[in-house]
Amino acid sequence: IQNKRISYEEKKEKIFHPIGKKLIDITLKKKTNLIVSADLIDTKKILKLVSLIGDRICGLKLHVDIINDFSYSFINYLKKISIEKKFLLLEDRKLCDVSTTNCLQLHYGIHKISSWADIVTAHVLAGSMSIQNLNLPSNMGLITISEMSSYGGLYDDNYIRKALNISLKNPKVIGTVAQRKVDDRLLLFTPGIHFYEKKNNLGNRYIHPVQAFEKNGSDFIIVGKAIFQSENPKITAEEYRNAGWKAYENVL
Ligand code: 6AU
Repeated sequence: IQNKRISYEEKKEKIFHPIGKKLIDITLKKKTNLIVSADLIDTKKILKLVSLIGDRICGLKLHVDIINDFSYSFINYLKKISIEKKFLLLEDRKLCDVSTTNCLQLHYGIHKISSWADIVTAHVLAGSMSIQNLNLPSNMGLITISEMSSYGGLYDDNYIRKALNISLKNPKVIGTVAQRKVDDRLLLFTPGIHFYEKKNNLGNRYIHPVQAFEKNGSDFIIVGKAIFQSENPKITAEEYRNAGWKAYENVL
């Protein structure tokens, strides 16, 4: 049957990186494949959101460089909650430079991403070497961006195929962002998720969780505004958690 997929348990056998395995364990334990993108500029708002949705997510995705009042006490506190509530911290840095610069951006500066993030995102535009020799801690994984959710992106099939190949060959890569099925040895992360919207006027495209799992064979949905801008993020997160979990079970 066309839509059949392998289970998270089977997928865990194919993923060798410990953080990939850990993410799957969390997903199975909490029955959630929902990653919330907390694209907020105040630490208080991020912590408030986390207090509402922490039990419902397997990952919290951040853009730390948009936070106005970033501090180590904030990040240490968030780290503590992530351990207590069992979810991973993803920094959506989208590294996109040569290896040396990527490495500096990962370890230094104000945010010192490698000191707290479980996962960081990276483009592979600069080639396979650009994500090698990053001196990632052993318990930190990479997610590559092979294809974006926006319309008018410059990704063609050829680029995407090559990006997926680079991802498969790098043992630090646990998975990728794409809008299509990918090899079972990669975890597939799907941003651009919304129950009702198809397209926003800022260039992002959206699909329903059902489509993410049925058509693209997604493993994790990434939801931003639909949850953090909703009137009741707790209830909305639960709705997306449910939808994502049912969509997964339906294609098993
Ligand atoms: O649900 P939204 O549109 O409010 O938020 C989507 C989040 C944002 C984007 O920076 C990010 O997902 N994103 C990514 C990621 C995760 O890297 C890739 C992509 O193709 N599209 C996309 O929106 O934080």
